[in-house]
Amino acid sequence: MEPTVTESYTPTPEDHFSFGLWTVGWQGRDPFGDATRAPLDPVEALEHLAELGAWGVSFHDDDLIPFGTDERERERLVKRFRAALDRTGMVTEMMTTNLFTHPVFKEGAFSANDRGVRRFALRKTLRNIDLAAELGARVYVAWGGREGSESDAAKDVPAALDRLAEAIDTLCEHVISRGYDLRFALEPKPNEPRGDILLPTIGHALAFIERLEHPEMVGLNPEVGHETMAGLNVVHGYAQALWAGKLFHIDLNGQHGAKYDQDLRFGAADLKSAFFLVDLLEHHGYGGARHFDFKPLRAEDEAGVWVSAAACMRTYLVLKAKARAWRADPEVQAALAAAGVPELSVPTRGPGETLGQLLADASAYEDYDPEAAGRRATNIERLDQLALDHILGVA
Ligand code: GLT
Ligand code: MN
Ligand code: MN
Repeated sequence: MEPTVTESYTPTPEDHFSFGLWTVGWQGRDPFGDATRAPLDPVEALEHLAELGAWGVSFHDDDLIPFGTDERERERLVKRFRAALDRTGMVTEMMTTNLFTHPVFKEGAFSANDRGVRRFALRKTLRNIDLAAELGARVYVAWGGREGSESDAAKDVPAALDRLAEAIDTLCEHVISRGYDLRFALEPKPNEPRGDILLPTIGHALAFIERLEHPEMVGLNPEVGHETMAGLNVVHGYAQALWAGKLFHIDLNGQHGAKYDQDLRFGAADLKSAFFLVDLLEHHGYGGARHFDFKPLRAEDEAGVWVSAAACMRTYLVLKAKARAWRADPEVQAALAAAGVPELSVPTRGPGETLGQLLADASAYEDYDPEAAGRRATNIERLDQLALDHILGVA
């Protein structure tokens, strides 16, 4: 599809694109190899991203203020960063805590067996929440990368879930007592770096939230790659979170199937799923940041980092235009109707129909012909191919 004047696929702050500082700042260190890129100054990251048309950033405490920094240096770093935010017009839309890099968290943070570690993790997070409120972040993400185990003998899972709930309840209590305008978003992931991580999927996390003291303050930050790693349908997962009113924030990236966490740039893996995900977000009322959590390939140099960041946004905008064109296409609308998709929005029971009326409706059961209904056309293949044609640009 050729871009029109209004669709140049050039991002603007109105698109609400944001990036974790750890994404463009990733130096390419992996379990097998050293860094391939120099450290990136967070201020430089802000400037580059603003130039590319991004709206905001997110970061962990340690991304801006290295672990162990003294108070005076902390203040200097925050002041410098705040000045760069003002200068570039970028916002800090989300913040989070690094509870996974330092060896102290090797056996967990909020759910570590060691109580001292749990208290330290809480204090580290509470301190950073104060900074998040100060910088105007509206979402605080909790990704429990080290919350889990490699041995079922070494983790009492119900107790660990109690401690995780206790931690999130404590964070909510803090936000309420300080009057901050901040909500929490749990990020599920099935494994890596732990052998198995607690709250491994969107579904697990949704069920967990319902048992918290302030469920209304806690939602999700699902990641495309993490649901894919669990072998699940990303679009279905995000849709259920949205349906539950829990899609507070999102991590967009790419992942080829169930293997190590690839964190590819958005759209680089399952393009069809990326198309339907953008369609879901754009047409079903997702109002949060379009946040990318990807790793520029280790093989790239510094320039390649910005190429991949720009590509995440471009792909999103192209897919947004394609999703719009798909919905507007009369052939697609006819195919959707032929597949019965709009009919699903019609309630199964009639308006005001009582249970007694349903039980008395012979057309629903006694006179119903399930054999004929079993032979009906569903027209799914044609509709699906039309989606492919749109994605491929031949519709
Ligand atoms: C870490 C992880 C991500 C999480 C981040 C939030 S940090 O890089 O791989 O999926 O979103 O803590
Ligand atoms: Mn990931
Ligand atoms: Mn993530």
